[in-house]
Amino acid sequence: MDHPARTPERQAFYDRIAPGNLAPLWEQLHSLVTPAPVPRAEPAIWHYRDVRPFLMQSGHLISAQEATRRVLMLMNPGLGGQASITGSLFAGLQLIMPGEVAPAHRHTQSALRFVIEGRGAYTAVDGERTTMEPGDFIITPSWTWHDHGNDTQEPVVWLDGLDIQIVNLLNASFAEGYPKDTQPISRPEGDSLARYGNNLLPIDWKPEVKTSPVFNYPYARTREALASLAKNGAPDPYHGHKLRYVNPASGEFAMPTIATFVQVLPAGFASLPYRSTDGTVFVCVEGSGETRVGDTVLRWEERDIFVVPSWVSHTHHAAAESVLFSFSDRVVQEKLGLWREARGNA
Ligand code: 1HN
Repeated sequence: MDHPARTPERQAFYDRIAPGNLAPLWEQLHSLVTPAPVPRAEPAIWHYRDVRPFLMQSGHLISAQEATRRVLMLMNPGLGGQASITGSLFAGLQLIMPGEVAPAHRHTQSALRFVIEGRGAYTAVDGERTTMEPGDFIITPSWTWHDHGNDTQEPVVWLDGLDIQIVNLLNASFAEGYPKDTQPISRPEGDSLARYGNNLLPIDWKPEVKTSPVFNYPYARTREALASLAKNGAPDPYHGHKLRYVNPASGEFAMPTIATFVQVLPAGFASLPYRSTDGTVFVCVEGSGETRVGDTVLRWEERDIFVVPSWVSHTHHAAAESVLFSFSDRVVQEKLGLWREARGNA
């Protein structure tokens, strides 16, 4: 839709009102209120085999200590240098070298970690450590102290997903460093999973925050669930066998600002066209295949990361049996009554 003609008389008027911090809506109405989402984020893929050498170079360039967090940000090419992978979410690959510590701090942004390479590094959250294994989905809730360390002999890499743009949109960012590199540990490893992660909850416990009390969803358990699903029935034509990670205290998504999912696509499976308003970041955990996003074909293999922007119709095709982890702002959109999806070519 065109906006009304910009006559010399009208332009002169716009020029007169601009110094008063005024502007005519009718010049912008149809770009402010679009008939359907017009995401600036583009379909894009980061092949781990291409990114890994740069990550390892960064490992020699700066220490985790000096960097605070040694992260290569995944910059969506459509977002003009903004530190985002979708309009609302941050993603980056974090490297921690043998013997390093990423010092303790906290911030109001929530973070997820999805372990990509290496095993045995730890992250400590709110007084409890968890050991990171490939495919583990780990949560750092808003305003919790967190530090990471690697006592192994190998580099460890994970994907960070944060709600940075959401928090900044609302001007609600707070952050502070902890006085020491590592926080004190007050509970043994596995305590949260034992208390909250077995379809049981402590008898007198009431949730005080909106984030799941389980902060590591181990891949071993997730994979077992997916294997049973794949064995027990036919895949959904749009999603394959897809699950969402939940907060066991509420049944809602595990995090209040980032929705997380995992799906298995059988070998040879081709999904039907699907779109939704939550721009989504995918990680290929196992397998290989391709995702057609509008006119773009993204070919993925293990450890690759790719993004499907809001409302772009896409299909997955799995060459081998494949597992995809994904995250998006769907949980926020659902809370606000904004989330939509469409199946088929609707
Ligand atoms: C952060 O604190 C971490 O704690 C990772 O590991 C990535 C990206 C932007 C801002 C803060 C971490 C981050 C981050």
